Amino acid sequence: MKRDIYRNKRIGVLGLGRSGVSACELAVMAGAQVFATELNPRAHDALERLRALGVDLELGKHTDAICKSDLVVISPGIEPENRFAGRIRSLGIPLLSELEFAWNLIPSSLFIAVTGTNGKSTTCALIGDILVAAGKDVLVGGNIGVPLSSLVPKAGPSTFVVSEVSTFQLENTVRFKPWIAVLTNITEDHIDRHHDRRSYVALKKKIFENQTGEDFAVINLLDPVSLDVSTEIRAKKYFFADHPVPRGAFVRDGKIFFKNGDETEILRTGSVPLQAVTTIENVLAAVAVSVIVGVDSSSVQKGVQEFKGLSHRLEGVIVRNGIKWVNNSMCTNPMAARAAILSFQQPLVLIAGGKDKGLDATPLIDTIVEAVKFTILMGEVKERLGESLTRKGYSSFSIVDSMDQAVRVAHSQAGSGEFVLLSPGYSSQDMYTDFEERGRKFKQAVLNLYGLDDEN
Ligand code: UMA
Repeated sequence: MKRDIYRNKRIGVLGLGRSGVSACELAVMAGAQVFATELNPRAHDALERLRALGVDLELGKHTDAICKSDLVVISPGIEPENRFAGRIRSLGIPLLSELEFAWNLIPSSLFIAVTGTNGKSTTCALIGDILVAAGKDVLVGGNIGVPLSSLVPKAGPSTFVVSEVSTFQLENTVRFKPWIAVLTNITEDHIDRHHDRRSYVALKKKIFENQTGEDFAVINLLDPVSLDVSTEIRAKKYFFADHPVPRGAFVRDGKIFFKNGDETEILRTGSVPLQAVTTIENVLAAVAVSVIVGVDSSSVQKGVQEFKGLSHRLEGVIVRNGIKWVNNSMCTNPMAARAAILSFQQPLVLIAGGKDKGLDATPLIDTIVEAVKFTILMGEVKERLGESLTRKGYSSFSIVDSMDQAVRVAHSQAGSGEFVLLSPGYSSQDMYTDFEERGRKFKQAVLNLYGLDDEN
């Protein structure tokens, strides 16, 4: 671990989801006295583990006990307006994002952070795979599902840490300063939490805020909002696009090049497993990062070509009777749903809907009307989406109450050679803990339909 900054400090942890539990464990390891509070009274194994480590736990309520802390680590899922977080702030107690708390303890300066509305998980995982292919010591985590705090004990001074970073995690950062920061794109997301587009964009921009001329920023030249954000960046700027860029990764004549003064050919676009990487932009961002850190072309090729993709991101589930079932549960906004639908050439039956985040549904509605053979609507927004589709003259849809029902209806509508795609375009918390649970339920429902279990 990097420094002794938390030794003998009283550290409070607000919320005991995955981030909170890992933050407690890390704080104990860093020599702090730890107090954690969680509204959900449900006991689970991790809590027993924390008790055994000497963490003082408060479950089912928040009281002022945490206000004796020198510092409080806040979980990303807790909103800025949270009354209790407000109380802690009003007492002048520093409230720090789990991201920055963990980042402070990483012994390596080789920290690569990836943010953006869409494509950040895939880009992050792909960078990780390329670095592994190049023989580097690498850890991948953050918003992708593995709390950064849990990676810190495994990191040494020469470990590359690749972290997906969300706006929720950037809310309570102060000094967070990645060596390389990647912005995949900015459309809109989480407007229910950040209130408006401006605040959302401002939070994304925070990833670059503390960078200096020694650091790197990797930006999507095809995205006007990202470009606008990048005007005030102090880090060295690299770009990626499907056409030549002043500096960075780009496509020309079916090949990906990297330019920094000279141009180097890296790989042929034809060798990119598009189903796994979702879009070529994710590959370009990962190529730019990899070349910046000194990876040679053959390792980049190996990492890209062998990339298997992520669970819940255009993940093939099974092919039965010519029907191809695809799980894209990680798709939690309408723009991501649009991109996913348009990536299929064959007729498509779509399962969509979930919890509303205050986003404009037009990209999803228009794409359904334009390109989807039959749509199954579920979740909090199902009725509203149905009304919007009817207004557009689209009637090939059903409204359902459960994933099992969605899968049964999809099966009755799909023909041989066609796809059934779960690509909700909305977050999952209306019916599930998170998108991973939603994706698992979908896969299970599909296997049940064919009388199979998980082992098949
Ligand atoms: N809680 C309280 N008091 C409150 C409110 C909440 O105690 O007043 C508790 C909740 O009961 C819960 C905890 O605080 O136990 C909050 O947990 P959390 O929601 O922060 O969830 P974690 O399990 O820690 O998961 C988080 C990220 N979740 C969110 O940002 C909502 C995960 O991203 C991330 O993978 C994980 O940390 C590891 O870094 C998920 C996500 O949906 C995938 N992210 C959003 C996205 O990608 O769009 C940003």
